[in-house]
Amino acid sequence: MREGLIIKGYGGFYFIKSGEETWCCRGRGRLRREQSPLPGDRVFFTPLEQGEGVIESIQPRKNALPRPPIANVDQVILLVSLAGPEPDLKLLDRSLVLCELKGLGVLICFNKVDLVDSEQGKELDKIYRSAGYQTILTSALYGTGLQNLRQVLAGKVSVLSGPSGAGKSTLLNALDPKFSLATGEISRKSKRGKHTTRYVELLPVGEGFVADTPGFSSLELPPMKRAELSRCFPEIYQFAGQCRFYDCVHINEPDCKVKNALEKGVISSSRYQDYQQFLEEVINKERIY
Ligand SMILES: Nc1nc2c(ncn2[C@@H]2O[C@H](COP(=O)(O)OP(=O)(O)OP(=O)(O)O)[C@@H](O)[C@H]2O)c(=O)[nH]1
Ligand SMILES: [Mg+2]
Ligand SMILES: [Zn+2]
Repeated sequence: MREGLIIKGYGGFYFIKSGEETWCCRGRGRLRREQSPLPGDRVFFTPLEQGEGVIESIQPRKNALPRPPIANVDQVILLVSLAGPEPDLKLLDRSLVLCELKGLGVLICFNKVDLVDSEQGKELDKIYRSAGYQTILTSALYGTGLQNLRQVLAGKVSVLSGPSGAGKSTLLNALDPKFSLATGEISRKSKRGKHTTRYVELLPVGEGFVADTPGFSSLELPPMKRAELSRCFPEIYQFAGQCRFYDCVHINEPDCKVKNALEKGVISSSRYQDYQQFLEEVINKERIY
């Protein structure tokens, strides 16, 4: 038996990367009934002939995303364009909350630096760095920041996510033109087409893998408790337990360390405003278990 990583699956076939080789495998019947294999799964398989084989077992998963369906995701890279389309910080903050809730590593990539003056990019970058996030600045068009991107992808399974038009597919093509991912209008037209199915594929970059995903334009937060929300904002969570009231939600309470930090400019007002808005949404949906 050999060990490998599923990089793609369709029609009951799974493509498995094992060392330098790729094998096309089916799953054992028992396996198919119990747990269907996903890209990102580490598996044991029996090689047959001509690059074909049979998957015998799936190693335990550390996590699995439903959309896109990928197992063992190490990190999500949230791609936001600095212009064309304008950055939607509310959508970015929602995406960050969802990653934090799932316990996924997350990193922000600001793309299209060529379309803004460098101060604009730096300003946004600073907000998210001081919130505690790792960030990179790129231009898929001019190849800026690609080395940094390669570095963060190394040795990991990453998912590239973000609004439609941010430049996800263009950025991956810039890393390796062989990917030939559809970009721009072509990509959007094919999404509207009825008969196009999008398969998830882990693309090899150096010693790591990255999956392109279709863009989105809105996100809803799942039901959660109000205390959970503050855990999803690292710059707020760092003050946990330090306010006068143990159950402080950092809105109107006296002696609130978070409000204090906000007034001093330690916490960014745009991040805090989004926290405020999300808190309202959470309270509206809150269920006491
Ligand atoms: N100026 C500039 N344009 C870019 C850059 N990156 C991507 N674009 C353009 O932005 C448009 C959208 O790029 P895509 O790569 O299709 O965006 P996407 O995020 O994959 O979009 P979806 O697949 O719809 O989610 C294309 O016309 C690209 O040429 C960049 O760094 N600078
Ligand atoms: Mg795309
Ligand atoms: Zn507080």
